[in-house]
Amino acid sequence: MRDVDAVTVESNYSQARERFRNYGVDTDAALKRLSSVSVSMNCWAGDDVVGFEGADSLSGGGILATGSFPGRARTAEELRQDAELAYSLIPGQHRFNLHGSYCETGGEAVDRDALQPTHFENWMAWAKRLGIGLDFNPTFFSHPKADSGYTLSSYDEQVRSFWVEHAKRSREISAAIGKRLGTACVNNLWIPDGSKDEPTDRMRRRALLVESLDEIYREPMDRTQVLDAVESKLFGIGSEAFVVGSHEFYLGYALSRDVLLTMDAGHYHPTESLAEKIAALLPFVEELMLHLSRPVRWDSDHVVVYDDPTRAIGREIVRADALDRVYLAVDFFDASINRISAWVIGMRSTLKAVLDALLEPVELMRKAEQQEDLGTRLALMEEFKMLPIGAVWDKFCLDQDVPLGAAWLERVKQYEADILLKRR
Ligand code: RNT
Ligand code: ZN
Repeated sequence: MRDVDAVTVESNYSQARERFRNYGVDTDAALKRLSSVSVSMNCWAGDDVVGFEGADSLSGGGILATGSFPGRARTAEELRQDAELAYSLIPGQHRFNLHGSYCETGGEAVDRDALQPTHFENWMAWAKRLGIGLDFNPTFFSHPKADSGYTLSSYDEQVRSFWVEHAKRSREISAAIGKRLGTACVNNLWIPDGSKDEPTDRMRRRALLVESLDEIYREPMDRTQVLDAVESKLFGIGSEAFVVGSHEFYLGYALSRDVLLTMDAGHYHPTESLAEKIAALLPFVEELMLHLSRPVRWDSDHVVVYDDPTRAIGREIVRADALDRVYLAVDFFDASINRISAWVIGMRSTLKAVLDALLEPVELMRKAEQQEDLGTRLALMEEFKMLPIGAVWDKFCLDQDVPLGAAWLERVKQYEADILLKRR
């Protein structure tokens, strides 16, 4: 697919720069700022959340990958190869977000409570070679000890301690990763615990979860190596009535224990806005972790697009001048489309939303707001929507040496024909 050429991009950009300048916005500064924004790309979009422990599909956890598009990565080598192609089509320098189930044990059966940094050695070497950072997530699903629907809040002491041990190992792995790569590894904990129907003892489950978490985080760790985060959720498939790790639960936990709160865009009531929560939390927390995603009906994990909720998240971060305090990660999986396309679309859309926010004529709008000239504020917001943001985006892609417009599709199609369709 042909798109715009470099000469046109430059001339469109110089016109766009003028237009934005009239609104008091410096597009060069916005591009510079955007180039330092790093988004953590989720490993699990590349293989439908299967992992490399010998499973052939994701099971349990209240999450689901649907579709049968051919070519999912079956090995870590394939996943790394696919991710490298995606990175070459995404402007900027980004991170990779691993899950415990993506360990490489060399054929040896190693249960989750016995995982070690060596099982992620290849990932670290790969990240080192690419010059990227890694993040990590313990895996509390697709495992017989998660079949009951409860892990860290299980009534069964043995089940709980198995998962506590897994989480502790994950922190150690994260610390090793952070140390090796010289950039802190966010260790994000999400558990599926919950029930389909109304429970009778919410309190007991929460007390057990607090107890497990306190044990997991008992050992203080070097924050330049590992950043602990806890991710809340409203409901899952099969946990519609009750989720132990709800928003209020983890908000309380994160604030009282000084760990990061992770907010996932797909984990709230449909009319509730994650964007709106950002400035409500920033007065109380130093940093935040976000999972960018796209909720559709009951699914929380559609591929991120450049839509209003995502743009609103970008705006709230930028308006709060908090790009350095908010860790951005994407969280989606879709087995019905080319998975490399999914990565590229989700990552590029996230970056577009940040750029959109950086280009907002916020000073003019704030001036109007302070003068209580709310009609002007609204007018500016509306006129801003039609400014040539796309021309600035193209310039970003050109500067970052990635394909312009939809031209990246050609590379993905070629790879699909050469590699993905042969994975059978
Ligand atoms: C699930 C959570 C979680 C997962 C990953 C696979 O609803 O969003 O972040 O998507 O751990
Ligand atoms: Zn998530």
